[in-house]
Amino acid sequence: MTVRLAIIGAGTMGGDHARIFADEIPGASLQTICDADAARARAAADKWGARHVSDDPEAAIRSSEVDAVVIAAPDQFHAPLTLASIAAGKPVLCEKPLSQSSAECLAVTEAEEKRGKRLVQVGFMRRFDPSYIEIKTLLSSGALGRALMFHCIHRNVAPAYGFEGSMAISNSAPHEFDVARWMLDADYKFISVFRPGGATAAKSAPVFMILETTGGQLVDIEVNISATYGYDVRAELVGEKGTAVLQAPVLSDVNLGLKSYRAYPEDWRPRFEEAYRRQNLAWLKSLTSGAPVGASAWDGYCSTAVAEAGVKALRAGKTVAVELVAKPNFYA
Ligand code: ISE
Repeated sequence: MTVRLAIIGAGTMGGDHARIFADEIPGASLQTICDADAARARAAADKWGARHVSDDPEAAIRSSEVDAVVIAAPDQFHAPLTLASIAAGKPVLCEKPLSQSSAECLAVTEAEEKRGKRLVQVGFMRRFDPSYIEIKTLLSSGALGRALMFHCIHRNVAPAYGFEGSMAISNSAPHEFDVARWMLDADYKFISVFRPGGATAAKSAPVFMILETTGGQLVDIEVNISATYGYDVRAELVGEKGTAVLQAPVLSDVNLGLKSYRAYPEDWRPRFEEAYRRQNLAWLKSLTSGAPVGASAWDGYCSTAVAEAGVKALRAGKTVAVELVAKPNFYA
């Protein structure tokens, strides 16, 4: 069976999803690439062999020639377009965050529940990264003992265009909020957020967060969107009996000019290439099997709710409780 896809958004991630589905995922075919910038949609469609281009995402989603939807538009369009996909009864892989507003995330979970079928997967691709999976498997085996702490670092070379201060929490950190929650199998109770330099720090200054989970574990997260030197994601899970450290793929160590070094990628695509590939493959297979995989719309809501609490904690300069609505049985 071939699944005909509409890819909404032909920017960095839309282009990368088009490449992955075209080149690496058997059973996927690119029906439409949609972007407000017609030239960008056309360029991506020509490059990856999509049949049509469009500048009308809702029409692309409704089209009878589209079976499933990939949303890679800017964050503010994620929830409205996910709702349009649910209304059309089409499965959707939506880039993270599902929304920067938890109320909008709940509108999605409610619409999905009303439709009576799991249609939404949120693109938290780190759940498919081989190193995070190995650490989770080790933890679940009991070998590390009970999890006590999870240390996380997330550094970008430079902020993306339009990135403003709190987006380190609402756009970047949701990856850690989700992957730590998944790793520890717990929700969050409290979040505190600090910034070096206090109120005088530049808008793109790093944020440092400390969270307490419902299981009593501590999670700390540094997000630095202006790290300059490279794209660098690190983590260490500390258990009662040992620790496990996340590894990034390394293609080569270079010995040159009296030095030995490893290169950093410029952004997340090379670092998480395998995770994206596995995520997209698993999503496509889930459309045939009917068994959902990856992060649900509920998981999307949970990471946005903690991000919202984090933004409040940053502004108020104090610890904020993370409050979630009751989990619907639909997501049990
Ligand atoms: C971006 O949207 C991503 O998802 C990247 O993985 C993350 O590192 C970056 O900070 C975000 O802006």
